Amino acid sequence: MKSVDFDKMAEGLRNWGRWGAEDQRGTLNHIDPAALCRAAAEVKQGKMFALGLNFDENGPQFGGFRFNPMKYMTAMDQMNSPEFPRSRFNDDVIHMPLQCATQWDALSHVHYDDHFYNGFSIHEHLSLAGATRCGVENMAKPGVASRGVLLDITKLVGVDILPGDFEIKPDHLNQACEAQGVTVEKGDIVVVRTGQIGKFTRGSREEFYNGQPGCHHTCAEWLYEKNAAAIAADNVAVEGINAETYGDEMMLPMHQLCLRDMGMPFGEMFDLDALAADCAADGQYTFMLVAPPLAITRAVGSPINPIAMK
Ligand code: UVW
Repeated sequence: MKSVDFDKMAEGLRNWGRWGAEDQRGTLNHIDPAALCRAAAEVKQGKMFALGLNFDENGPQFGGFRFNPMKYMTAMDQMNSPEFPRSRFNDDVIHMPLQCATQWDALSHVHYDDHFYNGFSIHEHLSLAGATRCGVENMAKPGVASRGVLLDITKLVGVDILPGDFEIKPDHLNQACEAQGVTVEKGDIVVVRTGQIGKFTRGSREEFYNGQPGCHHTCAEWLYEKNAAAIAADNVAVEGINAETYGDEMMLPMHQLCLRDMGMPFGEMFDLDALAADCAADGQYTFMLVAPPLAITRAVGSPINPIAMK
């Protein structure tokens, strides 16, 4: 069954053609010089927070097509030249799914009705070689940096970690803005805290996947109205992955509405706990967020180590 409501909502926030027929950066186009300067002005205290998980065999994945990184040495204690035997080097290689830990979903990560963001046909632009439109390299050049606004929904609700079936609705986002005294402006990256990552960093991958609080798909409309550049969260999929479907037709509807229709990248599995503790202590919930993906040609996502600076 085709959902009329879903299609109506999708049409209302579709940004196809807004930045030109060949655009592959979507809402990152909202990051204009004014947004970047506003971001830089948030660095007032000289504090820095890394929001990325470590990439290693102890990551959040169980295996299957998404497994944890496998890394090994390809050169150890080697000489560059026998003429300089004291000078040695080491090299290594990593085999990992690009989606295995802290990551950006590129605009080519999901699609429906055979089209990516901006109307690019998957029949022309998706193959085993990757996505020849909307690949993550388009996010990497000139990069992803803007003002980050942390919306701490755990603090709003008064818990350490939201219940596994908790759905964050636009009202929660508005209430968090009000409680924290922040306004989301054009080009900001909205960073939503559910607390869920703590189940992994202080517990286990089993606990992490046991319930996943997250955004309700109506948050897509809120982000559209705010002209946000991107959204990131500390759960596995930004939206809740438990029961969230759109009727019997669309799985992960917020992914489709944001990535495919609006052109908004998703940042997933951001570790926000240390940043959130600091924001609660000093009352500054805005920061400069520097989070460029790797420029992996035709990739539908990229691992990242986002840095927040205050
Ligand atoms: C999907 O699996 C579609 O979503 P994600 O990797 O973004 O959570």
